Amino acid sequence: LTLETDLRRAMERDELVLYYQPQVNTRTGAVEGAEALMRWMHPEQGLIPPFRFIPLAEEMGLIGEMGDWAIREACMQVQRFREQGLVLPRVAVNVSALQFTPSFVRKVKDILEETAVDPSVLQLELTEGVVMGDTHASVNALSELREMGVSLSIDDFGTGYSSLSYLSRFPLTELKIDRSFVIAADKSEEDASLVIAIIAMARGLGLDVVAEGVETSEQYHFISEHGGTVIQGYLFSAPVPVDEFADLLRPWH
Ligand code: G
Ligand code: G
Ligand code: MN
Ligand code: NA
Repeated sequence: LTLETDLRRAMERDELVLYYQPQVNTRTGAVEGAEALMRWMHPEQGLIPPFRFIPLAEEMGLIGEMGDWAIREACMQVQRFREQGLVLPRVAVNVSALQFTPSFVRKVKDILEETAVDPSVLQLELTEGVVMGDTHASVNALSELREMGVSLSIDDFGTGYSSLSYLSRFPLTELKIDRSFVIAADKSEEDASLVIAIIAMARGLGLDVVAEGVETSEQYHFISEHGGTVIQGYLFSAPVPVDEFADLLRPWH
């Protein structure tokens, strides 16, 4: 209960922070983008990971405000990097289903205007659950975001249970292959085939593909040999505080 009370005050007390995990191009080795991941710097408990407070924020009706904060903060950080002479070509922010309301598109537009960030820099990571609720409304909202120039990624791809038909109906730009497939691909021919097929399908649909959770050079080579061009995982870096992330970005400038 005290964690709930504390969470209510976390935003006004400036206790939320974003960590950044690089997304690396397998052809060039360059950091092409980053996923921004929320952390809570609790004054007594220290760093609290998202699995401990995102579900709570959803239950408490705070996720809308917190999620908007994350999008704004990520956009502001892109501009701060620019002031340091660092270009982050893309930043991905996770969107909760409860955040994806009728006013969401307007909020994203406002944030992009306020921060003067090129909309093509912003990528929203949606899970199947986010877009499958009211598919008609989702198609409209996603289309508006796409028309603004925002990129749209499906997170944890392959772990949902919806039909694949949404891939062609929704104006998506990227699939993120879930970490569980990347891990399994090491262990069996069948799982390797799944990963190969997902990459081929994404390419056929004109979608970018990011492999998540790449931890070993074997996984890296497997993905890149089968046409995967972007990877995200501990092999390169865990999600890190912004200053550490700047050090990863700097060699490319
Ligand atoms: O960084 P970590 O791997 O612990 O993140 C775990 C999960 O927490 C992520 O997969 C993501 O779904 C969720 N998460 C992290 N940051 C955010 C955020 O800013 N908004 C939402 N909605 N979820 C987030
Ligand atoms: O939004 P999503 O659930 O995809 O967030 C990615 C999560 O996966 C983050 O919590 C991040 O810390 C975690 N993650 C990223 N790379 C790796 C990895 O290589 N191994 C493991 N175990 N987790 C990872
Ligand atoms: Mn994600
Ligand atoms: Na994921």
